[in-house]
Amino acid sequence: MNNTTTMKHVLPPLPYDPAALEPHIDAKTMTIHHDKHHATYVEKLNKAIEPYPELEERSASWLLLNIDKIPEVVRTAVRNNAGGHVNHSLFWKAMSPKSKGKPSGRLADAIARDFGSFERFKTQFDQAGADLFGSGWTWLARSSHDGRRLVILSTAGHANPMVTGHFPILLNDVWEHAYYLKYQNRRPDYLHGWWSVVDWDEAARRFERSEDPNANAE
Ligand code: MN3
Repeated sequence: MNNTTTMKHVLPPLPYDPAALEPHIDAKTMTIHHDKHHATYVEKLNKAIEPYPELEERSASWLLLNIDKIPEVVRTAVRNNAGGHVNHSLFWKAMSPKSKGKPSGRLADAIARDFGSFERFKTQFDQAGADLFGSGWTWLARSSHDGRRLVILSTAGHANPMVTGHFPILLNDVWEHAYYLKYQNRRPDYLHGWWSVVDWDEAARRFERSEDPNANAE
C-alpha cells in the first residue's frame, strides 16, 4: 500500500506573528527561518525515515537519543534533520514579544548560584555564541551530573545537548540564517539584541520540568 502522503513530523506554527520580535529579529528573517529552513528539516526528516515504518512511530528526540539504532544509510540525515526540527521547535518557544527581561524565582536563584549573577551569565552566554565557529547553537542546560548544576554549552550543526545528558533550558540559534539579513557579520549585535525577546516564563517552566529525571526534554 502506498501511504507516502502520511507525514509523521509536522512543522509547528510560530507562536506569535513573524514581525512580533522586531526590531531585534526582523519579520523577513523569521518568515524564511520558520517557513523555509525549519520546514525543510521536517520535510527531509520525514523523507529519511519513510522507508522505515518502525521509525515513523518515534519522536524526533527519540531518534536523536537512539541514533546508533538508525540504519547507517540515513543516520546522518536523521541526526541533522531531527536535530534541526527539535532545536527550532524549542527555539520559537524560547522567545516572546512579551519578554520580562530577566529570570525570576528558582531559575533566577540557580543562575545566580551557578554563574555568580545574571549579568555574568549573560556575558558568558554571549561569549560562547560569539566564539562558536561556523553554524551551531548556544545553550543554557542543566547537567544530569555535577550536582545538577546549570551550564553553558555550544553545539555544532544541529547537535542537541540532551544526547550528552543535559536538559535544555534556553537556546539561541547562532547559524547565520538566524541573523544575517539584518545583522550581516555583526553576530555579537544579534546576540545582544536577542536578550530582549527571551521568554523567561518558558525557561522557568523548562527548569521546573528538569527536576523530573524522566521528563521529556523535547
Ligand atoms: Mn536556524
